[in-house]
Amino acid sequence: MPVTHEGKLTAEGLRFGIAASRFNELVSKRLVEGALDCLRRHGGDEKNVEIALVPGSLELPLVAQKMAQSGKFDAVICLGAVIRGGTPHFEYVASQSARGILQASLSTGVPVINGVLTADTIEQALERAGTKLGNRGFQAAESAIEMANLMKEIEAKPQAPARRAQGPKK
Ligand code: INI
Repeated sequence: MPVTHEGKLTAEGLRFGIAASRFNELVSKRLVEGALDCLRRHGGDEKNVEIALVPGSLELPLVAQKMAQSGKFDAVICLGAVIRGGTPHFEYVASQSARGILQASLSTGVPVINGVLTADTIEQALERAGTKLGNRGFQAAESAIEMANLMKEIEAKPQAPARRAQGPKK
């Protein structure tokens, strides 16, 4: 039987960094609330969470990388909102922020989760930030919990086989 690793959905004892963008703050604030709600509801402690605010989603990768490199966190969650309506360079901001977040994860070996929401309009964004269509911040935090636990499982040394009780030497 193969050994299957799967990250548990418990945040107990885990430390999280959150990098959140101030751009489209109306949306990103709700994403942060969603993420904190998720961590709390999975047994996490807010004392083990640090939040860094950045101007826009393009600044998330660097700060997320710094947080991941610090060794203080089991996972980092990036939150922001890129909205096409108000952004002529929407594709650029969305793709470069996603690319940088992935790079931060790969270069540090720490899960860095992309919770940046992309939408055509502010209404659409709000729907995904705690109204009609769930909360992307909550979902991102859930992925962070799962990945943090999965990393620990994969890194754990295999248990030595139990030694049989030895009888008296003959
Ligand atoms: N940043 C966002 O997070 N969302 C956006 O929709 C957005 N728009 O519209 O441009 C945005 N731009 C700012 C960008 O992330 C940087 O902060 C800025 O370019 C300075 O580097």
